[in-house]
Amino acid sequence: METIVILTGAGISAESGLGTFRDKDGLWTRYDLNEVATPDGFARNPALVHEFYNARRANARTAKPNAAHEALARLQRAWPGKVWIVTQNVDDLHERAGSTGVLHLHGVLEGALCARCGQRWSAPARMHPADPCPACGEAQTRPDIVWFGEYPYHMAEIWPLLRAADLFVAIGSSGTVYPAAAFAQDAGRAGAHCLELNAEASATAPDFDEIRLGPATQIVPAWVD
Ligand code: BV8
Repeated sequence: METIVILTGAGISAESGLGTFRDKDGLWTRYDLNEVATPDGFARNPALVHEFYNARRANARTAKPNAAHEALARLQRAWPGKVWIVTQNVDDLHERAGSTGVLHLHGVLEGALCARCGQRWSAPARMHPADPCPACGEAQTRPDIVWFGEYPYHMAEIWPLLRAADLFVAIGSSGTVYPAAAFAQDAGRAGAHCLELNAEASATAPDFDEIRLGPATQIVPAWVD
């Protein structure tokens, strides 16, 4: 059986009630990403950034995985060790649907990070700038999230997976944020068949051999099953 690499974006969690970023009334239409998703924004106003992520963490904790997350977990069980999920999402809906080995390129809402010593721990429901680091005691706690201008996580694992993939599938990703937006090109150049599953064609649609449009909860199970 071939190796499948699946990239997921906010669109796979949209029908679980978690907002996307660039759709109508998406997060970036209500917040200035420079204020809440960059290191400079955090340095300027850490309380605002914590509030932004505290609200999203609370949302994510009440959300439920949907039929698309569950279908991917079924696919992984059917082909053990052959199906990799790389997600731009910071929620844990893939894990709660039963997926394993999920690579969170942009970090996780459930993670806290000390900006001073690098210590990581599980985030409390609500984080605050004055929270002391459990390791060094400094009050430089931040969400364990990859902001614009920061280096995404797991790249050393992802590049080889893209080169080895027989099939690359992008689900609910607008193809607007790099390096994830270039993954279809990377995989396609190495010989993978590239499939896009989305509510509408993404900015990187030309990089795909095949595009199926519709809501993730319909087109992902239809593809998997
Ligand atoms: C970096 C934080 C150096 C977490 C986010 C070229 C090469 C490399 C970098 C760059 C480059 N050009 C510019 C850059 C810099 C920058 C960048 O890409 N800027 C953009 C704006 C041009 N990139 C970076 O800074 C990255 N770091 O580059 O390091 C480097 C260089 C080379 C190689 C390696 C490293 C860091 C980027 C990470 C930023 N952090 N978020 C958080 O708060 O969540 S990004 C932000 O956008 C979100 O995290 C999200 O993950 C990401 C992408 O959004 P999508 O998931 O696609 O969501 P979106 O709303 O955009 O789209 C929704 C999609 O779903 C749509 O397609 C819609 O049709 C679909 N949909 C909606 N409903 C449904 C649906 N589909 C199906 N069913 C539905 N029901």
